[in-house]
Parts: sequence; C-alpha cells; structure tokens
Amino acid sequence: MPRRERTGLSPIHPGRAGGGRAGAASVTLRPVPPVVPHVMGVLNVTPDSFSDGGRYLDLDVAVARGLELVAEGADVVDVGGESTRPGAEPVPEAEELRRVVPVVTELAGRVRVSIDTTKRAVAEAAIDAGATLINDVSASLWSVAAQARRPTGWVAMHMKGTPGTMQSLAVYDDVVGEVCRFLSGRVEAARGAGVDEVWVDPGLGFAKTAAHNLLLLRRLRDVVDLGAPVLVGASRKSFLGPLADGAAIDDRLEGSLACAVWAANCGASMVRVHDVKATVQAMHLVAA
Ligand code: HH2
Repeated sequence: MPRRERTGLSPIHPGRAGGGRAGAASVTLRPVPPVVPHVMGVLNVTPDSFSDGGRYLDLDVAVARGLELVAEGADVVDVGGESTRPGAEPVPEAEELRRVVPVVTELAGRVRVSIDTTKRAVAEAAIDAGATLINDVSASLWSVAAQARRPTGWVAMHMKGTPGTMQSLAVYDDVVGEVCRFLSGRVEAARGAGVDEVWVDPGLGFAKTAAHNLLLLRRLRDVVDLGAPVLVGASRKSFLGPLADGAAIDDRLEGSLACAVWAANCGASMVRVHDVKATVQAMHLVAA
C-alpha cells in the first residue's frame, strides 16, 4: 500500500538559535518526513481480547465501532476473531468465521479492511468478503495473498510458538538480529510467490519480554532497513504498564502515543492502535 502523502501542515518550526519569542522570527525549514504513517484501528470481535474483548460481539455494535474508527481517521480497520494475548484459548475455525465474516462484509465498502487471523480458511473467507490485507501474526499465510483473486497485501509478524506457549519462548541471544533475519526470510518468500504488498512487524509482546520490546523499539530502524513497510503494534500492551506506574490497560494512552510517535520517526509506515483519534492527531504532528 502506498504510504499516505503528508498533510498540508506547515513544515516551518522554530529554529534552534535564539529560542523563545526572540527566536520565533528566525525559523528554519527542516527535512520533514515525506509521508504520514497509516493508522490501523483495532476491532476485535472476541470475548477475550486483552483490551477490547467482549465489547463488539454484536454485529451492529462491531460495525458501528468500525465506522467510528473510520470517522476518527483510521486508514485500515483490523478485524480479529481470535485473541492472541498470552494464554488465549484457540478458537475453532467455524466460530472465528462466524465472528468476522459479517463484520468484514459490512465494513469493506467503506474502509480498507485487514483480517487478523492465522487460519487459511478465515483469511480466504475474509478476502471473499472484501478484506484486502491479511494481518498474520503467524507469518505463514503468504500463499493466500499470492493466490487471492484481487491484489491482497500480507503482514508478516514475528513471534515464536503460539499464544499458549510464546512467553516461555522469550529467549534470544540477539533479539533484533533474530527478528530481522526471520522477517527478511518471510519477505523473500512472499515476494518470490508474487505478493506485491508485503509488510513486516516485529511483534511487540509476542514471545518478548518487556526488555525485548523496548530494544526492538529502540532499534526499529534495523527493521525499517529490511526494505519492506513496517507495521508496529504497541498500543496498550503490558510492557507499557510498569513504565506508567502500573497503569491499567485502558489507561496507557500516553505510552501508546509515545510508541506511535517513536515508530513514525524511525520510519514505520503504519501503527496498529486502539486509540485512533489521538494517534491520527499525533501522526499529523510528527509530519508537521
Ligand atoms: N498485536 C495484537 C494482535 N494482532 N497484529 C500485528 N500485526 N501486530 C501486533 O502487534 C498485534 C497484532 C494484540 O493486540 P489485540 O488485538 O488488541 O489483542 P488480542 O490479541 O488479545 O485480541
């Protein structure tokens, strides 16, 4: 997906010399990011997602939430029917299809929809219903994108094991190197299979300790340097809690925004968030 053009906000900001009011007369132009990262809004149609679980089980409520995310400025709405939080129970295929397909069908004409799934049949059904991006935390479904009837993008996210096992697998000699090598292999495989739009995601919180998440954020440019557009999902995740005095899940907006701004400045092309309105505003400021 092409990255969105930057907004018309002025590229002028106060120069370094002089500061304060006296400095306001001398302004410098700085190089601005040529693009604003896209914002992917999270819409989980599950009873047990770590943040919005249980809120959008009813079809009408889910669609209304999706449209609210669009009104708030989401470029993509990411529909998920299976939680991937640590220890989450797997959802049978038929149930996941029942949860997501009607929601994708309703939203697809109004916004770009991605399907957050690790199941081939769910990805295929969602594409039939109008989704054009597969958000694949298992990084295994690139052939679905390759074989889709119309152009379909694919997100390869790094994780180890399954939501049931991943936290015991958060062991690395060099987490950044391992994540980059993994993602680079997946990019090569997907492009080789003919997928034109391949995204990579370091998978914050998936088989990662808080220290791993922070290191991956600090060295996000290494992921950007792989040469595929980067998606980052830090929104409300547990590693933000201890950095905010133990803030509860719904009270991590500031940390989530800080991560989104950091990711944008490192060159990420999309951020996956629960708080779309605030994030869109932050992204505009990054580009200003
Ligand atoms: N994080 C979650 C789910 N899907 N996809 C990508 N590409 N990157 C992420 O970081 C990511 C993701 C977890 O967040 P959420 O969907 O809010 O929770 P749950 O998995 O409990 O439904």
